[in-house]
Amino acid sequence: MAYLDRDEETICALTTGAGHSGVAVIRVSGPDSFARVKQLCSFLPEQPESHRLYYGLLKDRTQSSAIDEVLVSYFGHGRSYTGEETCEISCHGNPVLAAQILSELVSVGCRPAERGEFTFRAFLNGRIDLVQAESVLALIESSSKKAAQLSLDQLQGQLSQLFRAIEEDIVWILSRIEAEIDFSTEGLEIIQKEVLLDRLEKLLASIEKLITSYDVGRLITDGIKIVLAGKPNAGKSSLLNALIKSDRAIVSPKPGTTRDTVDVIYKVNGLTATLTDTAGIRQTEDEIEKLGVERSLRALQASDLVLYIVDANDLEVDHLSDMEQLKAQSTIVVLNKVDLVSGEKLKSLREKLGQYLSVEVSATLGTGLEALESKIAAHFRLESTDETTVIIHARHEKNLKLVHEALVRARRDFLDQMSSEFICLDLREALSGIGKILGRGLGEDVINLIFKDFCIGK
Ligand SMILES: Nc1nc2c(ncn2[C@@H]2O[C@H](COP(=O)(O)OP(=O)(O)OP(=O)(O)O)[C@@H](O)[C@H]2O)c(=O)[nH]1
Ligand SMILES: [Mg+2]
Repeated sequence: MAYLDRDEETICALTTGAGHSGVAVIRVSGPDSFARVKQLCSFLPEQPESHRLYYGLLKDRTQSSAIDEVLVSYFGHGRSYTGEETCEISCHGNPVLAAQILSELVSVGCRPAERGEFTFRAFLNGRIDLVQAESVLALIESSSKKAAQLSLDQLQGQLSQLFRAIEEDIVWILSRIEAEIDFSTEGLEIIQKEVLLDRLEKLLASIEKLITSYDVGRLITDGIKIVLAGKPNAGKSSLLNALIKSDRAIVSPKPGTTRDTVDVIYKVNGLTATLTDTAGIRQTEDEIEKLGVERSLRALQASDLVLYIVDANDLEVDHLSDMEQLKAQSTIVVLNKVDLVSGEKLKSLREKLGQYLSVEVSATLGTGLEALESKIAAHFRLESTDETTVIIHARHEKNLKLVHEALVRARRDFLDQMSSEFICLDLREALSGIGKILGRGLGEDVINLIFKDFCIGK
């Protein structure tokens, strides 16, 4: 997507979803958008008012046959989403009609928009920065309430503001050190040194906080991967069904029922997780079950959280060694089938499991599920998340880490009383890193890559 000369063309695309609906909206943006639309909509006035709706018949380019009854909204230059003159045609939500209107628009000189091109133009015209452009994409794609909330905050500029504050801090430090190089032969005064160092420390701390927030941010946007594991017959499939309140996985008293992994979408506390049921892990000669066990192990490795199910009625099996192996992994140990055992037995089980045990449930009766869900939520620290300071894009995390590294170098050189030129070099590198997050000084290829993920019409 080359972007030189791009904004001289007038582009068009369907901005609402494909398929049948009450209304569909076609967006036309660019310097000639009104003139082009007027060629099809003769009912439009010579001098339209911005943010006004006009109603009439949209006809083909020869104005001989009517295509649809439409509403045209007009947005003047500098007052639209893209920042360019824009018309939005609301027609009836029929894909055939929309395609016909688009083809008429192309015949009068518009070009079909590329992926993300409207948002791209908004970025080029300075209406939004790159962080906000990315949040448009994230908002459209968000699969949970929490992810949508975060993206909306970021679209409104909260995160950009934070990045700009970091940028200002770096500039503040840099300008003072540069001034010393220019005007002083004796280097920095002691007092100023302390002030600068203090500011640098605070800056580093706030960047570290942002970087760690990605642990949560990534989970919120990508969704959490939770895997149900345990011995055959422990009740993994029963628990999966109980959590999603649907008979999705096959349950049977025969050990080795689940062979393949089963993925389901599971909503927990406003978040979306993928819950995976796996084959019970055991030594087996059965070829198919063996493959199933391999898949279980792979799913375990890729998971963010393991729910390890222990059958309360099956004391003979030694689960403790399994749990030892799971130590490296985030695990919640779930004691299932507590409805089958006496209070006495439960007591001895608790003793046996000791520190491993986290929650007791009965998948069949549905008891203990709420406690399990709050453990899951607590594990991801979801309640304590300070929403506006969460980063959700890998690109931001990567660049922030570079900024952080450069600032750590600057601090080291500062403390080692290295020459100010060295310190400035690192500070400038940090500055360029933060600029890149906001979309400044980025190569066309990088920008294209970001907008490539958008869909047409956005
Ligand atoms: N009483 C009781 N029975 C349960 C409970 N959970 C599971 N079961 C029974 O235990 C048996 C095995 O349950 P599954 O859910 O198929 O167990 P699994 O761990 O998926 O087994 P595999 O897929 O073979 O590894 C079934 O007969 C279930 O009805 C429970 O909480 N209480
Ligand atoms: Mg099963």
